Amino acid sequence: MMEIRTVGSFASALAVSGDGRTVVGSDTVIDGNGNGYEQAFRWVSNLADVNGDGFLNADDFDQFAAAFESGDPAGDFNHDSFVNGDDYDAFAEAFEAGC
Ligand SMILES: [Ca+2]
Ligand SMILES: [Ca+2]
Repeated sequence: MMEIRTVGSFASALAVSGDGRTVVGSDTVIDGNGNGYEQAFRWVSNLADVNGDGFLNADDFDQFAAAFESGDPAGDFNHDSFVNGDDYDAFAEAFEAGC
């Protein structure tokens, strides 16, 4: 059995997308015999993780809903400069896809 060891940071990241939601790089992998080797990774966060904590849960829904209901720019989920039903639909789709 193989496990990926958490190094606690993206110190081995080679590139990060402009929005910071996609990271590519390499990490040390430890196999069942304790042997380590480098393996490439690609990490993409779910856009519905609006608080960016790496988990998709009610906290994200509540934070988005509060921004959406108040018309706050953070509720502009599709980044078209308007806060409307399209944003709610896009958020709901991303949220459901990530659950
Ligand atoms: Ca979250
Ligand atoms: Ca929008």
